[in-house]
Amino acid sequence: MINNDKIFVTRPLLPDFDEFTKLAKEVYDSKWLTNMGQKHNLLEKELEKELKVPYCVLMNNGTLALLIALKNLHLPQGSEVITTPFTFAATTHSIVLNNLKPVFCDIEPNTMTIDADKIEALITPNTSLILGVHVYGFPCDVEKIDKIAKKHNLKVVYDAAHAFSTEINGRGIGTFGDVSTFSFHSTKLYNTIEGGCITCNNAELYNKSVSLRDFGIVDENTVNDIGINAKMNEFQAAWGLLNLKLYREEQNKRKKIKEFYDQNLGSIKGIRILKMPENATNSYQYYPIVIEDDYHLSRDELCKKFNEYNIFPRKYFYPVCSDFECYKNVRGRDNLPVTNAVKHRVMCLPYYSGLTHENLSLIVKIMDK
Ligand code: T4K
Repeated sequence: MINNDKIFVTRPLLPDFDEFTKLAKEVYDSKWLTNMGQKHNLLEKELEKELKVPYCVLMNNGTLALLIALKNLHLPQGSEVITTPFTFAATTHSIVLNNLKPVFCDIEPNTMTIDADKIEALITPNTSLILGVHVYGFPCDVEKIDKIAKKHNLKVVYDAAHAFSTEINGRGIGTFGDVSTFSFHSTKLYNTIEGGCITCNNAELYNKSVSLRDFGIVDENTVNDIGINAKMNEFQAAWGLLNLKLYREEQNKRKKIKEFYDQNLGSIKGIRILKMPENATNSYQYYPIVIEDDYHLSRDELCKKFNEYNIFPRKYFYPVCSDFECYKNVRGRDNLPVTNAVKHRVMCLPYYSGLTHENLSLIVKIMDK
């Protein structure tokens, strides 16, 4: 059976259009469109509660959140940042755009996050930061990373772009490390169309982030640092306020999809399902699987087969950052056995509430042959 409607890896969470236009009209009538307006400030406060963080600084995308998070730490120019290659380009780019040097550390095969046991071997006197990614919403080994950072006097930043609302032992994921960053891009569980935020635990980093997102402006007479424009406008903040009321329902629907996939794919020879560590809650951002060697098709063959049925899963993350030409000289690139094995086998299946039972059954049927 060929499906005529395309099935994507994700579809954005959309607020009720009439409710949105009501809020958009309020913005229109207020003549206050951007620069930390009422809706922006309200959303920031709501996000602090939702993410269980002391401080949240709203941004206009997750990439600028990363750039500012790193700039804020005032790390020595040219110093090294130990990071994962198994991520979206934005993570590594944010290091280089801050005049820092990425060093690639391999990942561990269960959560695909940076392998904390391999970090120490990469540390030199020139290392200043560990930048982990909670990839697919799976938390990094925050405890181990914290110990290593303390021992070697390093800063820690987490890219939590995929981990909206994830908690570790009841603690908001954005409270770990010195700073965390989130993305609210349309493809994310929670979206503001484009958007993101920085979260941190102390007032100093909060104040610096607030100023850097607004050109380094402190007040009408003072610019105290080389900032940028990372402000979210009022229309997107209105969208974000509405989506904040909806994302739990979306998560519940994805939870049911996850149960269906777990039940029906778990027994297929050669298909490995990744499991969330028991002390963490699931964000339900992605449903990644690994196509092992004993499956009857390669990952790329399976992908092609899906495409024939108008189904478009994604090979997140392939290629990995260490494959990019611009990162071919990065230290650590030659010692990434897990990353280089996994990148040919990983696939994120369609995962959003709009999928029908018929869609899901077709996906399973295609795989179970
Ligand atoms: N750190 C990490 C770990 C990240 O994954 C990302 C972004 C960032 C940092 C940076 O955050 P942002 O600066 O983006 O806020 C997408 C997203 O654009 C990107 O935000 C995301 N990670 C990355 C993993 O995925 P693409 O190029 O794969 O997206 P695209 O346009 O192919 O969309 C994927 C599917 O989603 C489409 O096939 C259909 C569906 N879709 C997409 C859009 C944009 C829709 O249905 N509607 C839409 O409006 O990068």
